[in-house]
Amino acid sequence: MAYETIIVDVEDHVCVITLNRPEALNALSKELLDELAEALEESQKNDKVRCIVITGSEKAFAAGADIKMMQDKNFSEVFLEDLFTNQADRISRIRKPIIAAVSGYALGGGCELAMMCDFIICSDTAKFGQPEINLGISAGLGGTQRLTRFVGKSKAMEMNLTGRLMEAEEAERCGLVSRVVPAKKLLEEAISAALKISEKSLLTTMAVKEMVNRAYELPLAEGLRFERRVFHSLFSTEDQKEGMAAFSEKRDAQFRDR
Ligand code: DAK
Repeated sequence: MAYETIIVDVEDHVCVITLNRPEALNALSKELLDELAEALEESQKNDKVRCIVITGSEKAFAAGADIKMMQDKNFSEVFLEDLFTNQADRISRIRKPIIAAVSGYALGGGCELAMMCDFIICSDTAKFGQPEINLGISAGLGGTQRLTRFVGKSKAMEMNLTGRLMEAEEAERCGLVSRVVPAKKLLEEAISAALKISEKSLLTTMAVKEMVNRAYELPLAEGLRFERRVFHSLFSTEDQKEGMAAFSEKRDAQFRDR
């Protein structure tokens, strides 16, 4: 399918989706989020794709939701059309692993989109923030909820109340991102991580994604029970037999997603 605001490239089992509205620092319009949700659903269906990378430009992953698109909307319009809810739900339902590769600005909805991914690798130029307070609104796609779980109350409160941006080093220190890499190597590093994931059993990577995400939704005892049940169930797969046989025979495993 031809897209206007994103570029989709599938190579070696990895689908790279590049947000592509350079004139607006990849501000998230309805069209862009519709296209992103569509491309992710296509990747979910595409047997060739085993891991997904979402990235932007060197200057901006995404500078937030499109302010010019939202400027004249009133409460009833935003409420009745349930702006962005459909797209956010569709993005969050994707079961294959998604890596956000963030360079430059990841602000407002851009920071929230990165946090919807399974983990974030960022460049040393990355800047994260929830500056909606400067526009007279709050975050609305997870900036008060997911960010608080990543970085704790104090930093989340400060970022949401003051609009302060967080640089890459601080983002790594407080657990918002998994790794900081030089800007020139960002995509290479993200794709390399995606290729590593692609070598594993897709059954298992999808199960692990679900298991880790449960940690954010369930009390510990329930989460541990869920983990144990899924762990047990993985012993019913051919990939478990193959993975353990390959270890014993000192060879690489050939997983078949069965
Ligand atoms: N929206 C629209 N256009 C944007 C934009 C944005 N968020 N960010 C940048 N642009 C545009 C600029 O207007 C400019 O366009 P022209 O004026 O040249 O036509 C172009 O991109 C380049 O930007 P600048 O000239 O400003 O570039 P600088 O390097 O000087 O500054 C900046 C970069 C990122 C510091 C600055 O652009 C900036 O402060 N941008 C706005 C950041 C921001 O406030 N982001 C939060 C947006 S509000 C919802 C859930 C969530 C949300 C909404 C609804 N629901 C559930 C309903 C989310 C809301 C947000 O994200």
